[in-house]
Amino acid sequence: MPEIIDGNLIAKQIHAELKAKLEKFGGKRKPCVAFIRVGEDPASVSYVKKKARVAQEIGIDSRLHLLPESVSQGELENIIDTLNADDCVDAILIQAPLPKHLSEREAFNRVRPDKDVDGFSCANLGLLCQEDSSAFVACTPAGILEMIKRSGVETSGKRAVIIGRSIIVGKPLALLLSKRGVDATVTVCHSKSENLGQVCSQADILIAAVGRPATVTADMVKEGACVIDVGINRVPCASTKTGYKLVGDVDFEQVAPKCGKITPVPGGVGPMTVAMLMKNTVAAYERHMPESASK
Ligand code: BQF
Repeated sequence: MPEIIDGNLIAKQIHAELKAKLEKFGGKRKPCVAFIRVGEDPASVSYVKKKARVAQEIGIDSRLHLLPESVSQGELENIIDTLNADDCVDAILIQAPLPKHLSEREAFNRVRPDKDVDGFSCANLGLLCQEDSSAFVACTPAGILEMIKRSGVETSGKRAVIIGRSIIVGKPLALLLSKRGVDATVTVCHSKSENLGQVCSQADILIAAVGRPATVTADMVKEGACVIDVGINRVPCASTKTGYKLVGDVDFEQVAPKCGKITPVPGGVGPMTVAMLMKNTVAAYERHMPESASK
């Protein structure tokens, strides 16, 4: 049976490291992250709650800006501008997805690059592309690389296949895995890819970021491969209190016996995403408080 990569455990280690780092700094003020949430999408409500709770545990202050579903692009941008100019705010997070009438891209690009802890702005995506280490890297791709590294998965010269080309996961992850020092050979697949199964079956590291259950089946996985499941899908389930359960994009039961390592859902990539948000927030704080960081 494969090694199950425990995202909860690795995330907890990172939280402890960040907490210890902040205690050592003894800065004049705590780091502060501002969350902007538009509307009441239940998943967004729970993600923001989780992030705020973890922040507090580490010693990071958070603020929540709740905007009504009907907010205009201009009003949203005014809030972003105010937070950009606020010296008490180190980090700004706009919880995605935004309602359809708003432009996520315009909003992401409006965030000051040194507060853009999600790494979705042109500036940070460009810096990542340039392999500049000062880039804020999107939290899910950064979390995936961190869990790959911390669980001893070899990347140099290995074949990585990513299913999904989103700005939030697939694209930045392709840049991360192919950068110097990581050195994987990366293939990005998507809905138009031909022979998906055949391409995937070449992968030493297979990453599924599609948003559809059971996209990855056993025949698509090479014996001994490392399989990273980014999907978080709610499927109806009669035997749970909520009436649904969370599953990834990988058919876990079928695929697990074939792999060397695999991430579960829940408790895999998800907690790592949150941990990287905390890491980026502490990094933003260090940039804003150089006198503390140098101690
Ligand atoms: C877990 C997200 C899709 C769209 C917008 C832990 C999270 C999830 C799962 C979490 C996600 C996914 C987040 C688990 C934040 C990850 O135990 O498996 C944590 O909070 N995430 C988000 O903010 O926006 C999303 C996925």
